[in-house]
Amino acid sequence: MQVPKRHLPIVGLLGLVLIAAAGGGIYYYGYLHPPCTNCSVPSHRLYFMTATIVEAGGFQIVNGAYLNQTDAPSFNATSGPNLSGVKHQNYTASGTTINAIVGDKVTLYIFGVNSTDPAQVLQLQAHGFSMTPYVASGVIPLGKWYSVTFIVNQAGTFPYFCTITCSAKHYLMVGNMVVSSG
Ligand SMILES: [Cu+2]
Repeated sequence: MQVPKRHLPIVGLLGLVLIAAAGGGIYYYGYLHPPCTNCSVPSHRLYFMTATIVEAGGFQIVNGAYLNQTDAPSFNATSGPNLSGVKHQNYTASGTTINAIVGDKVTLYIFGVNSTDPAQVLQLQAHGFSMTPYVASGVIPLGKWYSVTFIVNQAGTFPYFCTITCSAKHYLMVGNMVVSSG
């Protein structure tokens, strides 16, 4: 296999490169950070979520990412997490199930959506968040962000739910974290 010279600087730069010859062509693939799409080693996972009344969607996972640096992103309740300059790898996450493996550090960022749906309880200030045994009682203010970080240490399914009566279907404002042994 002949590697064209023009590829060599890229090979050296990225460090981890797969070169495969197929059909007479040459393909390479490189990445700056370890690939963790099917991580079997514990890592720091970030989940970005929204919370609104069930009639308008309930809890929803918007996206997920592996953090590829030690420090967590800066965060405040008004602007949420700041990922600019933060080494991370996005992955597609949706629905309501938070996935993790034993040993993972998990950070949730949840934005409280103030619904215009008349089903929302009048004067509602916030949704709640509880997930035994990791989160006792979190508060997700409407229009602001809530964040919590914990380390998962056992496999299983851990339900989470809203703790503040927010609509007639409040009791359905639930989801699960599913932790596998890795
Ligand atoms: Cu709620």
